[in-house]
Amino acid sequence: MVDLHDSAFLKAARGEAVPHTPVWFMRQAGRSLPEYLKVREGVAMLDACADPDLIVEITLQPVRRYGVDAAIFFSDIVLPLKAVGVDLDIVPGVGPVVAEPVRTLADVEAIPDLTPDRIPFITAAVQGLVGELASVNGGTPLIGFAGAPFTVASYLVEGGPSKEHAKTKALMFSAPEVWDALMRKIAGISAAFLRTQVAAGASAIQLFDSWAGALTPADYVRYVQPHSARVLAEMAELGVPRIHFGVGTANLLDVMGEAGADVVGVDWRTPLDRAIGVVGDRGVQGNLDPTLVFAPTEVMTARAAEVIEAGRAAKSHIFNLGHGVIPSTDPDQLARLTEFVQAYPLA
Ligand code: 1CP
Repeated sequence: MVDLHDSAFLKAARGEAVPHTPVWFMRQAGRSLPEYLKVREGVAMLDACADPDLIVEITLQPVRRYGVDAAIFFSDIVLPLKAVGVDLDIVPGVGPVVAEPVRTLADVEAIPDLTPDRIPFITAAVQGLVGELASVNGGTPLIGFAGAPFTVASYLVEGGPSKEHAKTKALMFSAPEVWDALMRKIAGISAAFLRTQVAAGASAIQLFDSWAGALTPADYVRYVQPHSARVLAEMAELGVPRIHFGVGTANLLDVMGEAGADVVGVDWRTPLDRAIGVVGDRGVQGNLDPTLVFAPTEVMTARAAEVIEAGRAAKSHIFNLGHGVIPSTDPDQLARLTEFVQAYPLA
């Protein structure tokens, strides 16, 4: 086994000096890759997420193609809900759709906890991946992930994707005891999902609170932070570095960091230097605007250089896009971007 401990990604994730700026891309596996579309032909998303061989192949595809510094486990934030029996589907072109949205304490109590016996395919896939990744590009670490309680709650309460998260916030404001029970339930499920991935060999984790930007800092601290903090504290006990990411979180970066993060993920709207000023003694991850891949290569790389230069002020910096890869992205642009970031001279 190759010792991944000294990989650029894990060094940066722990806040240590790096041989080069590590880079990976949120949603690096997926619809922008022709090889992904090929293996997904006729296979529903949630079926793909339950098939260890497909999970291994899809997770490896962008690592082989780009030589990125980390792999991200191919799954979805709603997979653990499916695994405990919540009636949901991932509808093409829409996203997760929940048949019976959660509104009452009885609804929350009807959701079982997640135990490892419900996700043997996750353990098998992670073990398979870790074995394969040991010899890819001299050893590539695997990032495990889960959805944070607020973001997962939004799908459960709204019944599907939402812009305003109005029903979710209405429940939060009007029925605090139901909200608390729901957040505890999801925190337990997310922590169990992450624990399974780490136990099987994932060497870092990312907690996605993609929709936390819908909250004021005060509401985040009151209704959300304690629950995300519990998940992240459990991961600290396992000794893996933790990345905590959300979208539209310029006003939340300090409190998301305080929830527990070795590295705070920064979306593309927030200037990285401003983010670094508020996250305290933590690393940052991000944050090139994902649409810059549609610009000429020199424009994209010039903007990537600005991100890297800004990142120098941080405790550590992991290069990424400021949100997921857009499906119409040309993979060759991401290959050029990866090469550019890895070759960029350190200060
Ligand atoms: O058939 C398909 O290809 C469906 C598209 C797709 C994919 C490729 C979905 C549906 N999920 C995924 C995989 C996925 N989802 C990964 C692993 C791939 C990788 O990163 O390389 C990860 C990390 C996620 C996490 C995820 N799912 C998040 C958090 C990240 C983010 O983008 O903010 C969220 C919010 C989801 C929900 C979800 N699942 C799928 C979609 C289209 C959505 C978003 C729907 C919405 O806008 O609310």
